[in-house]
Amino acid sequence: MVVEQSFCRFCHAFCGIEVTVEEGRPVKVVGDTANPMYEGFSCKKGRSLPEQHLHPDRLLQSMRRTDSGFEPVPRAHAIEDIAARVTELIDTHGPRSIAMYTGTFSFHYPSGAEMAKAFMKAIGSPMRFSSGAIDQPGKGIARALHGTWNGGPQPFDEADSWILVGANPTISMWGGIPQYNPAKRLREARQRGMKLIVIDPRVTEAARVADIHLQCRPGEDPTILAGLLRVMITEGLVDDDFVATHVNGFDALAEAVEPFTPDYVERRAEVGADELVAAARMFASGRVGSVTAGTGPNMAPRGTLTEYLVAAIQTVCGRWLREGEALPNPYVLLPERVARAQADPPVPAHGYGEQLRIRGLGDNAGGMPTAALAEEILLEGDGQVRALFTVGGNPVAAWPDQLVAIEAMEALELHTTLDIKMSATAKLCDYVIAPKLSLEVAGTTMPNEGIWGYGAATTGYPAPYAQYAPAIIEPPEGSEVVEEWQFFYRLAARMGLQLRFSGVDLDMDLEPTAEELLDIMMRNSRVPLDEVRQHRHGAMFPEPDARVGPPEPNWPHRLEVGHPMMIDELSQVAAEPVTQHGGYSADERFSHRLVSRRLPDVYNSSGHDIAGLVAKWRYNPAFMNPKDMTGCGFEAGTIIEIDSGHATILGIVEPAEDIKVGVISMAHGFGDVPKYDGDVRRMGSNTGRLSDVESTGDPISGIPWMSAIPVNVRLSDETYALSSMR
Ligand SMILES: Nc1nc2c(c(=O)[nH]1)N[C@H]1C(S)=C(S)[C@@H](COP(=O)(O)OP(=O)(O)OC[C@H]3O[C@@H](n4cnc5c(=O)[nH]c(N)nc54)[C@H](O)[C@@H]3O)O[C@H]1N2
Ligand SMILES: Nc1nc2c(c(=O)[nH]1)N[C@H]1C(S)=C(S)[C@@H](COP(=O)(O)OP(=O)(O)OC[C@H]3O[C@@H](n4cnc5c(=O)[nH]c(N)nc54)[C@H](O)[C@@H]3O)O[C@H]1N2
Ligand code: SF4
Ligand SMILES: [Mo]
Repeated sequence: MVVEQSFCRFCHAFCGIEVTVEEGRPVKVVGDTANPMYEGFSCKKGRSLPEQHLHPDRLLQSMRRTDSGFEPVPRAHAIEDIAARVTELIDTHGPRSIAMYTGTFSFHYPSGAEMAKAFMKAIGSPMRFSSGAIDQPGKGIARALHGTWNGGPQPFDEADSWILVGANPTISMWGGIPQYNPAKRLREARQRGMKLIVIDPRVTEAARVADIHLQCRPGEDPTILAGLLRVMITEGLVDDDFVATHVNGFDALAEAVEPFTPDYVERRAEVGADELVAAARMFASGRVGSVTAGTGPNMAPRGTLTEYLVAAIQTVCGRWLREGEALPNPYVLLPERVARAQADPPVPAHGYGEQLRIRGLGDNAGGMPTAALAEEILLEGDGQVRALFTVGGNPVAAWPDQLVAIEAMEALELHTTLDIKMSATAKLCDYVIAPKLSLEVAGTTMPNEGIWGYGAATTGYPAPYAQYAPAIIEPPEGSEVVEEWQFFYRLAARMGLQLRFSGVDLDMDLEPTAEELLDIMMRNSRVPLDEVRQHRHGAMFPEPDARVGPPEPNWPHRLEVGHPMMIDELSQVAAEPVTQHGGYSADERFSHRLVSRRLPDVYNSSGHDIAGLVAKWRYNPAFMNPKDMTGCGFEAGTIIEIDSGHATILGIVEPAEDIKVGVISMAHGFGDVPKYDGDVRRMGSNTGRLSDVESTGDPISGIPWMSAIPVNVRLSDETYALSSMR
């Protein structure tokens, strides 16, 4: 028995862990108390890594679809066939007929993502899509329109005031506050006296400890944020010096938020006028702090505008690091971050790069529009996508407008996925390549440095921390599994392609090692990777002199808070009629709004097959306020139909006092193709099916309404109820 240090890659938080290994098998995982960033924190998902690695359904062999079902295929045969078919498609239809979708688990295995990118570049296809574009694409677009403060956001550790807009970091471990043992950080911040404001239709774990919780109507975030800005501006709470020196468009912004009086916001978004004013004063009268919006408001209508207003609040309050202030993280495994007290100007947000044939969408600052990829696969004619590679993603479970996604999966001439199990998507693929799992793969925490600046405020490590973990176990005996990068390297070699990986031409006759690839990717790191390799518990690599430098002489650029496109959209919001259901959809046909959320013990569509993680629910409950349930005639466990007018799914009602009346809160990533709908008690149902990419898609990012979706609810007919009792 040995105990090895590593870091968990079940989710993107990368907690430092200790793994007990017996006879080459992982038997126990606990948080590593000697890890200086996480200090022993771990969650149930991480502690079930042994079950995940040894799961009976884990793919240990690659699979090929045949007329009579799937059969194991030697990997070399799979690669040979895929190489031949991709080559033929390129010869006949051009490189654009080949697309790549890198999902969640590309973050965890950066060599895989980098090699997949190198492969696409080598074949000359620009059709690279990722889950980021159906997550919070408005963040990148808003940043492009607003510009970026080069000095970076202020540190959470010193914050006196903080706003979370539809983000729940202590459960999601994703942004809003530094997501590395976030519950402890939040507790400490509260003890220090930091004021917390939460804007969320649910009394989230964060809202429970907030000073002010604006339990809003979903989808009204632009209204609320504009309302906050109006109070800050009219009461003179903005940072005039910062605005005068570094900001353009302030007058346009001030004028655009004028209609959003506290009374108007109350009527429209159902947050008390007095509370709104108090929240604006609480935040703006502080000195250090940030605002972050999470997936909820980003997936609701007008996600880009929401992100833009978040950035505008940061900027008019001057919540950015100034010259001479300490730089919390000058990076460790990335090249040293040199920061200046100056604005990086706005850049084009769209209208460049590869264009799709769908709704005028194309490449943009939120990434290629994944929400339109299914239609791009289905639309015949020149440029049609005919083959897809999916890497650590699950389109059938995760893409909005599920029925269109499924149709697209079925239409593909060749679909290869790299997945650890026969996911809902894998079952529709031609090939499923079996990958290694995290404890079998060397890795570093570099990806969590790389997300710095994702959104207006804090993401990424708040201190110069890094960890390297070697592969600590071998894959199970008799398995034939590869790292994702190996698959793409071998495919390229087979196709006679030359790959350029992270700026370095690879020798295509001699396969690199995993460690060599890490060395390449981190060759310009501030701290040599070899030094980080010495610290098996992870370590801090401080640079006491790292400070925000002065602006370059005569630096002409400024941040932009009055971008015409955003000001125009805000005026459209102000012009909307306010109805019983708020303003963004005057449609009174719908009684409820369905909002997104995360469940603590599963991760998107992962973990649903691990008994300890689904002991409470094997499905995604439709959480509703008990008062609302009574009004609708529902009881706990009732199977209901949730109808968005575009599609209908089943839900199992679960009473929850923390949900606002008129709101249904449900996690995504559950369910399968429609023929399994009746198994709702066993596998839940797919909320993505309710989204309508065609009529609610954002004009730039293409992301449709995936939260705050107008829906009707009713008792389901008996057949469904009965079939699910089995
Ligand atoms: N309605 C609705 N839709 C949503 C969301 C929502 O809130 N509401 N959220 C959106 C968001 S934020 C995101 S990021 C996307 C996620 O979109 P995806 O990334 O496409 O979906 P996941 O369910 O995370 O799929 C991960 C897949 O990777 C596999 N996997 C697990 N571990 C490994 C591994 O070690 N290696 C490899 N190769 N594969 C592995 C899993 O089995 C699973 O099939 O979904 C989006 N969709
Ligand atoms: N345990 C677990 N952790 C995860 C995941 C998981 O599935 N499980 N998924 C991972 C992924 S891919 C991501 S991107 C991150 C996301 O991380 P977060 O963005 O923090 O996601 P959530 O926890 O869903 O929090 C979103 C919140 O938005 C609220 N909300 C919904 N609609 C609206 C709205 O219209 N307005 C407002 N103001 N609020 C709204 C919801 O009630 C919810 O509390 O989490 C990651 N971490
Ligand atoms: S929060 Fe849980 S799943 Fe995520 S890295 Fe940490 S232990 Fe793993
Ligand atoms: Mo995500």
